[in-house]
Amino acid sequence: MDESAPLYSNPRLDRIAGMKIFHGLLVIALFSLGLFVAACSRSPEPVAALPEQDGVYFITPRNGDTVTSPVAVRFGLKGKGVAPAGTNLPNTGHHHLLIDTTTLPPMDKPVPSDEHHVHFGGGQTETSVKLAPGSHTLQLVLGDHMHVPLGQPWVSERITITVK
Ligand SMILES: [Cu+2]
Repeated sequence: MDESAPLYSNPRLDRIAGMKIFHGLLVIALFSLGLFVAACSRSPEPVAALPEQDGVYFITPRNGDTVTSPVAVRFGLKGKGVAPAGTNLPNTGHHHLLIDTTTLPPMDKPVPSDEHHVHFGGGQTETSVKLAPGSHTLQLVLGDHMHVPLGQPWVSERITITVK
């Protein structure tokens, strides 16, 4: 078929074009259905609803959870993007996980780096933490490219979990 010919002057070609569009839509519909079925049959992990407010939060574990070690910790962030440390992009930061701290680090200095303050400077959004049995607290602090906390609302609540 000559694609440069005036297609829409010919009712027969109009019909063919219409069927092509119909077939295209059918393929998209079937493909979407396939994706939907695939998604449903995979028994996905529970997906936390996105919070209404911008900020940083735990997807897992949740406050009050009883878990086993190593603990799968997944970081949630709404309203900013994650960028690796050292990458100065607007509206981004990287995660810091505070483990068993009772106070926040200074908000105007780089987050300390020790066993209680773990940096995810690679831009990670999840980790696995080995914790002894008992009660532990976790808190997230989003820092800028120089590891300086971004302040509220980029500090999560401090959650308490129990490790069996
Ligand atoms: Cu950092």
